[in-house]
Amino acid sequence: MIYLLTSLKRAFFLLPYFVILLLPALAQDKTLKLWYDKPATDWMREALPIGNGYMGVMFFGGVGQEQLQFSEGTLWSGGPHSNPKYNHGNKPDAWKYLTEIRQLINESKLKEANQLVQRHLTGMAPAKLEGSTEWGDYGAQQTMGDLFVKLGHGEATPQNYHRELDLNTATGSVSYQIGKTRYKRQYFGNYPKGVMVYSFSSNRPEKYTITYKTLHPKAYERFENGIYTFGGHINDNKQEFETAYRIVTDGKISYENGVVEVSDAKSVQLIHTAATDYSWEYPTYKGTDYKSIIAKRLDAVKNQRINALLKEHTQDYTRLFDRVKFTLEGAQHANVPTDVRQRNYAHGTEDRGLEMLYFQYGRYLMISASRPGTMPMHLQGKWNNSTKPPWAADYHTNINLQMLYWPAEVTNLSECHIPLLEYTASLVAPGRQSAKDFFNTRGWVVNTMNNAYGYTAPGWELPWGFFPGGAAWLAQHLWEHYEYTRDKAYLKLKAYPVMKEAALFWIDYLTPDSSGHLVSSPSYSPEHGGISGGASMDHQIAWDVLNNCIQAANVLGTDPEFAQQAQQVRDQILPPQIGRWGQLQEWKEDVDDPDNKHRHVSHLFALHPGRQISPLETPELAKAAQVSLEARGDEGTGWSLAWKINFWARLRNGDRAHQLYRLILKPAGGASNAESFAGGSGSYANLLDAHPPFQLDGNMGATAGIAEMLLQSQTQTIELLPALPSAWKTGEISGLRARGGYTVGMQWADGRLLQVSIVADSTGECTLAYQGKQLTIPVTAGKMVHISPKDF
Ligand code: FUC
Repeated sequence: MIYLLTSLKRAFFLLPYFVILLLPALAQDKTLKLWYDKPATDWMREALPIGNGYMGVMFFGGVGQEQLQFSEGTLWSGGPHSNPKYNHGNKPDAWKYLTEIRQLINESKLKEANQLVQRHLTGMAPAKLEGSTEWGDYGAQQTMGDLFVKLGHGEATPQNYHRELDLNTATGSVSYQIGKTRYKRQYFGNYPKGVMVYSFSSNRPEKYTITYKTLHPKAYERFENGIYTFGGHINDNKQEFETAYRIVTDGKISYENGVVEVSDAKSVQLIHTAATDYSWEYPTYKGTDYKSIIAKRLDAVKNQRINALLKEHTQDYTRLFDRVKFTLEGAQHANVPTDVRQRNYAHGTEDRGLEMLYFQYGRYLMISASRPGTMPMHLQGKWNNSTKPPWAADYHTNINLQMLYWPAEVTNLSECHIPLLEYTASLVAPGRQSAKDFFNTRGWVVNTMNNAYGYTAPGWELPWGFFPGGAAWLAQHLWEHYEYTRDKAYLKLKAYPVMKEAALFWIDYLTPDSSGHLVSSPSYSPEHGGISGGASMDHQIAWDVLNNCIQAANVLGTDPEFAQQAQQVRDQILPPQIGRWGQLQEWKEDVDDPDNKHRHVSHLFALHPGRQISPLETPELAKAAQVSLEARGDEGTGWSLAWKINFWARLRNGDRAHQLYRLILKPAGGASNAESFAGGSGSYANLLDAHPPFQLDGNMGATAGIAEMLLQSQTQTIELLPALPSAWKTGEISGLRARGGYTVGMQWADGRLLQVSIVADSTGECTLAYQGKQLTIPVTAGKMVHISPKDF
């Protein structure tokens, strides 16, 4: 046997075709599971996330009592109904100070310029009103509360306790034994039906006591025809919501004072849902008939068996999840509890399995939290357990929101991108007003922070608040959706109008400097440094949106005059500058500090997610970007580490990207749920990423980074294994998407590509690149083509 293995191993490296035959044995890892041998006690670090797109639920798996904390994406405090004077943060006529501010900047009177921006070009601070939380009329995404399910056996010490989240099926489960009684729980979210399902069973009858607790005021509560219903509202804006569950059991049900009791039950199933009267309509943001949504959803599951709901869910989920299979050869420790596994990995134990798990976890989280018709993911995805969440659990558009969606297209979850694309379109109307009021320009803006009520003004403080580039950065996602799908109707009807208006803002806002270049003045590099006569990120974002618009107009055969103007403006923008220590300048002024370790690395936008800088096309700028990146160092918040994975991948340094990935996976420190950067980023035991505190952007940025290491397509060619780390010697991935409408699979061994398979969405030609060589091949829609490196 040993002899056979050794000779197989030898053959493995000698005979590429033999290897191809072998590799299918590395089929999808059925051990794609997070699992633990004890219940969670800490929400942020240990509870496990499940969801159905609309709702996010965290389960703890407590023995005597299960806690199911949940939130629904539209539940928001603040907005126009909390304050009749709410005005999306706008200050009419603020733009009148622009000329003076620009003048002061030109005279290098930066302090005075900054003071004027602070006074006039910042948005309205949240108005604190009666009943409002610390976020006032800006509002915050809200937890809806918790369902507690108490079991009759109480807090006994169980045997064989097991708690897990299976990414292959998107189901959570808990099992244990007390004496001779075996207990099982299974949880999942069903997106087609809009419900969550929690199922409890045991081989002997048990008693269950179910209560719902929330901090939001109650309007009514009842139990009728097997359905528990709670109607409530948010204190400050009177936003109404309802949450309800249908209970299916073989036991006896009684109800009193909000408490549902089930006795003598071997099986209890709760089919749970929630909705609010929020509507994604500017300027009212109200009017959804949430009661009928709830009634319809619970009616639709009336005669359904749980197994049918599970089957429907699994089909719906695996249709998306199974598109990408990723396998790395090497150590796998799936038989070790995930928290222990994570600690061992941090102490140097190799664990390719954990690395694959984290990548697929990002995809799992996206499918669970972002589906057509739902709100986009916020800072914590859809998982927020607070009425006063960090940073309002809002939509931050100076990195976080965009990063949340980086994996969408490349990891073959294009449908999950839709909530962000729709949300972006919804910001155009309020964003036009902000563009008028603050800048007297055409087009639309959104700045650093946005809520569910179109707060598109700059934030209320400097330097973090001022960032009109948020809009054009979001518009990049609409273009990318087209790039990956090549859906011209979508480009024409939905994407292009939004992109064009985002570009119009920059055409009007950019202003000539003394050298004749166009610059962004005043500007601030996100949350870093002071006022500038040109923050590089603004220039790169403006370049990006104009460049994309030129291409879009060309594809659509429309708007030639606008395209020409866009081109003139794009080419006049101050290009990326290399500064006195070889760095890529963060500002027009050469003032970068080589010792600065700030978490934002905004001036490298052109390298990623932009495409103005690349090692192949602009090697000197790429080198300068690398100098800046080295100087910033590897430390940072969760999302900062994740961004650096993507940067290093674009710089074709797989080992450095992998080093950053290891940092993302390390057990996180930091205080619970505090807005503190201290104590270290990384990931918690539930593998949710730590800013700290928990922020989902790091998970998603890391997942995108892995894809970026294996496949890139931002330069019109499909680059294969551009940044393969040496630790990932042998492996395969299938189902990644490339711009142009291709689905790509690759197998490699000993660090070398063995085979590529490509399926094109449409007939034409496709150019591949591998280790500096290029190959153009004909492709037929829907037909798989196999290429080996010898063909290059
Ligand atoms: C940006 C970052 C912070 C944090 C916040 C939610 O403002 O600078 O680090 O991630 O978003």
